[in-house]
Amino acid sequence: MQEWACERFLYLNRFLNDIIAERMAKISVVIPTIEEESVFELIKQLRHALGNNTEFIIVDKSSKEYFERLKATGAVLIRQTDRGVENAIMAGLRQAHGDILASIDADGTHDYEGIVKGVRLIQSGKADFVLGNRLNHLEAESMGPYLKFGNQILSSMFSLLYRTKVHDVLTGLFVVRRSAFDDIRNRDPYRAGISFFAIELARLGYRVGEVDIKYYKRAYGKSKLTRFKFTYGINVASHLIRQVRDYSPLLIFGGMGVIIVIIGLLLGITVLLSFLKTGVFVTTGRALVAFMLVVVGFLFFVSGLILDILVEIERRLMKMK
Ligand SMILES: Nc1nc2c(ncn2[C@@H]2O[C@H](COP(=O)(O)OP(=O)(O)O)[C@@H](O)[C@H]2O)c(=O)[nH]1
Ligand SMILES: [Mg+2]
Repeated sequence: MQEWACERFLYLNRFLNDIIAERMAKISVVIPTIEEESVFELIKQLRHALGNNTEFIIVDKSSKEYFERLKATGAVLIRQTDRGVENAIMAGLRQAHGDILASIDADGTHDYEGIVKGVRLIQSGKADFVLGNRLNHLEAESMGPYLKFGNQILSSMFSLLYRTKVHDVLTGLFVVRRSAFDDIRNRDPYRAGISFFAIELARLGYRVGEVDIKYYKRAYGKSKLTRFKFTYGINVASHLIRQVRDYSPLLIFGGMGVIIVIIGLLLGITVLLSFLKTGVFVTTGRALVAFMLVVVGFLFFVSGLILDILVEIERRLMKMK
């Protein structure tokens, strides 16, 4: 009887501890800024939504006057000396103490509730990294059709190459589990904004999730990220491909190999059909090209396979270290 009561007590104790741990999880929010008027209001809203156990870290690259004004927010302030929003966020995350880490643009365009939703998704154990998907709730004139289209292409590429399902890889809001971030904390960010974090975590096998958020029009000032969104997009695309090529060669080379072989075979079939129809063999050039395509495609596939085995061996050796 006593043993039974003791067991029950331990179970209850563990249950309560879990609830307390979940409630008490410390959250760190990193906010990159370049002269953003909206950040003051944003921090007030976030404090209210996330509670007292939240740490704010602003990584700023603005004028001295603006930096002085930031002191009133009570956030930890970091002055950025290098460039790029991904470097700013990385610097902030490296200083964070939370169990769950997040980042949000300072310009007031992203719905701060997304952080609350993202934290919940991570606590439910369904994801390690959560992106705020803006595309289902766009305020009028918040995102031009051209930007939206580019974003959709990049998000589809990301989903395909990294075997995930996300719709807004260029968002300015994410939440990440501390243990997942610790695995990439020493990486040097490349110019891909928040996609850098998405790529690095996805390729390590962390589960990427998304939550719907609202997206508002910018209330103050202009975009600080870059004036050349098109070249920025191309850059992100090139990183999406490059990182996969290094880590999953079978997907890239093997995939290309299969496509080339199929084209070669289709061409070969047309040669065969023409021979069967006319009874004479006149399409020598086409036959040669078809043959070459099949051989080249096959070589691509085999290269992908060999590279994949080498990468896997390297991964296992790294784990053994
Ligand atoms: N510290 C820092 N913040 C940046 C940098 N580039 C952009 N930001 C901030 O990152 C957020 C997103 O930039 P934004 O200009 O709104 O990009 P857009 O929404 O893509 O046009 C904003 O809070 C900017 O102030 C940078 O190089 N350093
Ligand atoms: Mg913005």
